[in-house]
Amino acid sequence: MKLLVFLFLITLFISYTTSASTFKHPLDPLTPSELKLVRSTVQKTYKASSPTLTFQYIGLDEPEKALVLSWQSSNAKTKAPPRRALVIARFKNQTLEITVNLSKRSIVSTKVYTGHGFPMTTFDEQDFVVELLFKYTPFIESVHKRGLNISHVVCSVSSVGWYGEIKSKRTLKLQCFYSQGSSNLFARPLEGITVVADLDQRKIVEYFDRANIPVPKAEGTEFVASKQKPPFGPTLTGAAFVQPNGPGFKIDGHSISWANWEFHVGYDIRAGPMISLASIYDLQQQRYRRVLYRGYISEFFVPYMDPTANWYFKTFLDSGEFGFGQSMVSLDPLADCPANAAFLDAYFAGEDGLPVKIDNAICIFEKYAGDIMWRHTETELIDKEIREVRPDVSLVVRTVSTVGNYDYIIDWEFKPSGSIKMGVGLTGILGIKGTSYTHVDQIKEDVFGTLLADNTIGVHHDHYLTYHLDLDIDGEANSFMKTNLESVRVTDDNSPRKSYWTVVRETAKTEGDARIKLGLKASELAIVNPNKKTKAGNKMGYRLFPGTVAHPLLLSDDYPQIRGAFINYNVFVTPYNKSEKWAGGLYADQSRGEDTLAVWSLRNRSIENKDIVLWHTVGIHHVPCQEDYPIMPTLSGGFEIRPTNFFEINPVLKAKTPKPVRLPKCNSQP
Ligand SMILES: *[C@@H]1O[C@H](CO)[C@@H](O)[C@H](O)[C@H]1NC(C)=O
Ligand SMILES: *[C@@H]1O[C@H](CO)[C@@H](O)[C@H](O)[C@H]1NC(C)=O
Ligand SMILES: *[C@@H]1O[C@H](CO)[C@@H](O)[C@H](O)[C@H]1NC(C)=O
Ligand SMILES: *[C@@H]1O[C@H](CO)[C@@H](O)[C@H](O)[C@H]1NC(C)=O
Ligand SMILES: *[C@@H]1O[C@H](CO)[C@@H](O)[C@H](O)[C@H]1NC(C)=O
Ligand SMILES: [Cu+2]
Repeated sequence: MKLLVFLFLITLFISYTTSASTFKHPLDPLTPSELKLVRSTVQKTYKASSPTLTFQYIGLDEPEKALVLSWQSSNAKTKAPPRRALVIARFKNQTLEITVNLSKRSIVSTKVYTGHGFPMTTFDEQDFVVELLFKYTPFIESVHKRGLNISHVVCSVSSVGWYGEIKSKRTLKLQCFYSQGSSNLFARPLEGITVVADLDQRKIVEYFDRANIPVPKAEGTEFVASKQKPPFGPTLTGAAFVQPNGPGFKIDGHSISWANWEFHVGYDIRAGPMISLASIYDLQQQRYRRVLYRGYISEFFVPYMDPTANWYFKTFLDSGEFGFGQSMVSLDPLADCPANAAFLDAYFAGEDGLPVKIDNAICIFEKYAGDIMWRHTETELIDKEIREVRPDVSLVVRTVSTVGNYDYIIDWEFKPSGSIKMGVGLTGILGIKGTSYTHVDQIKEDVFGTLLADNTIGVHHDHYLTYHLDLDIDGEANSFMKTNLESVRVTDDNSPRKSYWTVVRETAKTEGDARIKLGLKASELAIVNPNKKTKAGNKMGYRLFPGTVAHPLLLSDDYPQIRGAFINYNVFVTPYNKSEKWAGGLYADQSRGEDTLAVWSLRNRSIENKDIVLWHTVGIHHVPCQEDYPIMPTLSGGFEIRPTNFFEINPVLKAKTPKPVRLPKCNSQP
């Protein structure tokens, strides 16, 4: 048996120990006991009678930034700022915003929200409407009409969007699939059925069965290994990553320190993982310098491109409608993350306010992928060759959110060089539509997708993930700088050259200067601290290295694009404002685009030398192909933020190469 062993131990570049603090971190997610306390505090006022109050969202009402920063600069020796929770509840058909003081166990304020849009739907509501459907006679008849066995029908919910309705009701649509003979139910839709369930009336309010389109066959859809039939392959060789001396990182509660980095990993039912207070140690300055105050995925827009009756409404805002944190799933310790990973659990509140645990929700691991941090072979010397190489090691914080059919792998990767890479992996099952077609040659009209197998269309769609990045480059007062690369014609006859390019720097004064469509011109975008310069006089900053970007193709007056206008630009910069947190609006379900990043940005506020937030959207247009079926190999995207004149010199110049790890009794060693 071949066992490939990576023979390296990750040694710390800088030995660093946290002052073991007994205080909670002010940005720690709400604990199970805090969630219970919120619940009992709210229920004291809204007595558990009929109708009951439902908890749509419970999260940390984060302390003012100034309080968190002063807590941190006091070296965490003072008591952490008092904790509050924000509750969004439904009570008597109204949406309530309730703030709870956790130490006093009292309600600080209650506000009835009367604007457009609704809070996230809970898993309990989703289950409830699915149960309703199974008791609904016309639906049972539809199943029988298709010759199917109802005990193998599985249904899931879809948000309904907003299409110009004057009055919106809190509703969900349902779609059903067939699970007999294959685990891959999303590949086998019962096409043609429209169901609308009203969450306030708690009943099915619309039902229509349009067409008897065949349900795709089970054959060829299975993805569970034990149910597969030969032939198998390709054969892959096993590998192990071993750290006999333990990992190189330290976890203290939710605070992580590793190599030259320290940061905090939080969790929110809506956002999923939240990275805070990321600072990097500067060897020259002999201190930690803050890079990122807070980073998380603010919204996730997934519009499908089929305008027909059964599909037009599928224009999801996955974060605000379903909760990217609520959708997080337990990670498989040896497959989702390498063997050297450590895990954190996460807790959110269910509809009844009781904590729900996600085991192994977040994994943290050192990634040694055989990459090179930097190298040079000096071949010009006369008598000898010099070869210097530093292998690359990074620290990854990983979560997976499974929103219905799709699985999203979210990585925050910290590099000793100062880079932070945000990785997005798309996998899982495509959004599949049933059809009567079995070959492309039969198709005469637009079917809004790719025919992948008999009766199976993978529908065209987009994925847009909008990141909120509150960068604090060595302090809060920052500016957004564009370094434009411009062609210059040489007019001086002394040069044989006719042209070159040079840089023209431009500091954005207001929000209008910072709405950017990427790819249209050569420009480097950076957040800089205009008050901090290197010895050579350059402004210290961090540069955005975009990866996968896409521009919207829906027309701007189309309803989903009005709601999703926050992706009209790939980059926005706004002044920091605690309540501008969710790019698609606090109430994203059936929102009307009134409370989006695109609207906030129109205020054209000043962003120069201010505490500012960078918003960046990773976008992918997805034309499904046969390889995406029956389950999709991970499609990776993302971007990087990277120091640019932040350090005086290469910060990993003196990084030590990790010492080789010798394994006891290992025969395969060279
Ligand atoms: C909670 O109440 C206590 C006691 O009245 C008060 O001292 C504290 O400031 C309050 N905290 C918050 C976050 O409102
Ligand atoms: C909520 O609204 C629905 C109609 O949309 C009504 O049937 C129900 O009685 C209302 N519930 C309460 C508690 O007002
Ligand atoms: C439907 O499926 C269930 C569960 O597999 C089975 O017990 C039942 O006999 C089936 N009914 C029919 C009519 O085939
Ligand atoms: C934003 O404000 C600046 C400065 O007041 C002005 O020059 C610019 O035209 C404004 N931009 C927009 C889009 O309103
Ligand atoms: C913060 O944002 C909210 C929502 O956009 C807005 O109502 C409020 O005026 C903003 N505050 C400041 C100081 O700009
Ligand atoms: Cu896709």
